Amino acid sequence: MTEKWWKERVFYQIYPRSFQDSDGDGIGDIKGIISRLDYLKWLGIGAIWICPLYDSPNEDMGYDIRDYRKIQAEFGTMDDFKDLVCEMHRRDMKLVMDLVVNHTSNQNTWFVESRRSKDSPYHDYYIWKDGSTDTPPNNWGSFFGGSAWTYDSDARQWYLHLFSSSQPDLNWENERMREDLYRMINAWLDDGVDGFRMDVISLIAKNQNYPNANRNNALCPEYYAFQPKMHTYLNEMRKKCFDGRDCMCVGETTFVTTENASSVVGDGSELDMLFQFDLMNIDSDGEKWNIKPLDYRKISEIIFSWQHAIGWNTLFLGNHDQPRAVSRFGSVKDKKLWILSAESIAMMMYCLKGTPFIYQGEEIGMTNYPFSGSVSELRDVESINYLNASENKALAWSSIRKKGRDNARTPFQWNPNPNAGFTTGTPWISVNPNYPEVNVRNEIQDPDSILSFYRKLIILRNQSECLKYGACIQEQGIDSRIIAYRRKGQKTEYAVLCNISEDTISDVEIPEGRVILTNYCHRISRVMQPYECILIEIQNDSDI
Ligand code: TEU
Repeated sequence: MTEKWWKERVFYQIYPRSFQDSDGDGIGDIKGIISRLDYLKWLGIGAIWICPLYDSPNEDMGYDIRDYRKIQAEFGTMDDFKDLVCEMHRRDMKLVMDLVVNHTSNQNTWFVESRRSKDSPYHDYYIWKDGSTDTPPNNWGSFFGGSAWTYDSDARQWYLHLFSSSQPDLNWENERMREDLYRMINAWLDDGVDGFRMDVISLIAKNQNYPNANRNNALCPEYYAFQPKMHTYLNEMRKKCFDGRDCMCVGETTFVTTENASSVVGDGSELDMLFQFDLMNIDSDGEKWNIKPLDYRKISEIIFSWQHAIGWNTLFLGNHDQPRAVSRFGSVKDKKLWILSAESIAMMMYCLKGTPFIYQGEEIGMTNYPFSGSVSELRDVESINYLNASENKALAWSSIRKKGRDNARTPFQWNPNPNAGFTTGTPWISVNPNYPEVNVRNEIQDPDSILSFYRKLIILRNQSECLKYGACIQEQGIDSRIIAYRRKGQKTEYAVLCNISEDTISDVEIPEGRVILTNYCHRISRVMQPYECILIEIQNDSDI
């Protein structure tokens, strides 16, 4: 297995708006991130993916970029950014930026120019279609509800936006547009950026016939996901931006499957890694807001199908688009189950083969927010559009409480002081009321806290060649509520067993060996206690 820095390090995802505010405006910023780098170093983090820092009107919280080469004023300045790069590299931490090149903000000068005139050199930077003012060019739906087309009265044409109408899709057929993007990417790499997380990069090429979907306002990945030209563009980007640099690109490959994944990762000609969402969609019944109960068998099936599908995975339990991991996959019924379940799902995920991506707050067991049911509590365009379009508001709120993106975007909880130490001002979004108990300061002092467990797990992984590069083999014939596998290195072998249920499971074959990490202080022979997890060293020739 080829050794790479992005295989050796544990990543941490920062949602900058909610991580640490340094100037009291209630919004996280770059200086705030710098002030917390030592915490992340202490945690054992070797690389950080920061969600968009670019100038944006924030219709989609930064995923609508107005100026690719300007830092969002609320986050700071380009000098602050350069300080961040310097402070991270001084601590041997790699910086991965979010790259949003499927679409821009409708306030981006490219779009302002594009809509001004069909004769503008920027007109074809976007996807425009003629048509009568009341009939969109086709029936495609937006990810955020409604049609994927908006009629622009200035241009007197329709433009495509797979997301909100303030996020017009870029036309990747246009070579001049692509060259402008590559210039921008290279400028950030020259500024010291170590890589990119590429937003919905699997959607950049569209079927040029723009055929109708099989029903109105539906998503139709068959016409814009993993299209043949996507590979052409990714390969071109690789050659024009990444070749010759020691950098990493991980794609948010929406609609990726175990069948098509190896077409974009593996040989280094397109992406280095990808995010797949099978586990994130496990409780979606057809679409995100139709929620079905967790099926443990499905979790095991998904995890190991991906371990077999591609040689190197990303490992994550959540991100800025997903509900809080412990609320979704664990239990928040009481403090004991909250701690045990957060630890068990963490060991389940982060002892697998691949690069771990820990989302801010996951390491202290942050939970979903208790929305009371007022739209004023929401900030996310996806949830607001869904609520406004729902006739049954009670049902809509039930789904938003479980899966709304704002659950993951409430301020990081640093300490029990006002606003959890996130800001001295009024936070842009409410702080979870459980911050007096759930915060870094409480947990850093407690050897039995979720934070202490995460740190042990991360440090174990940082030190172990076996946990990084060893083969991952699923244990067969074990209860589906237990995720069990082996990690086999050249000199070392580990067994991992994680009960991801609150059931006590008896008659379990538990391998003999030295317990390296567990979340129970006493073991019961042949029993896995509720949310019990164990990392056992079966064999070791000087690995840890
Ligand atoms: O998300 C892509 C995406 O598919 C999302 O719609 C996601 O699946 C959904 O929100 C889950 O509920 C990326 C970014 O991560 C997201 O924050 C942006 O809103 C979106 O692209 C548009 O840029």
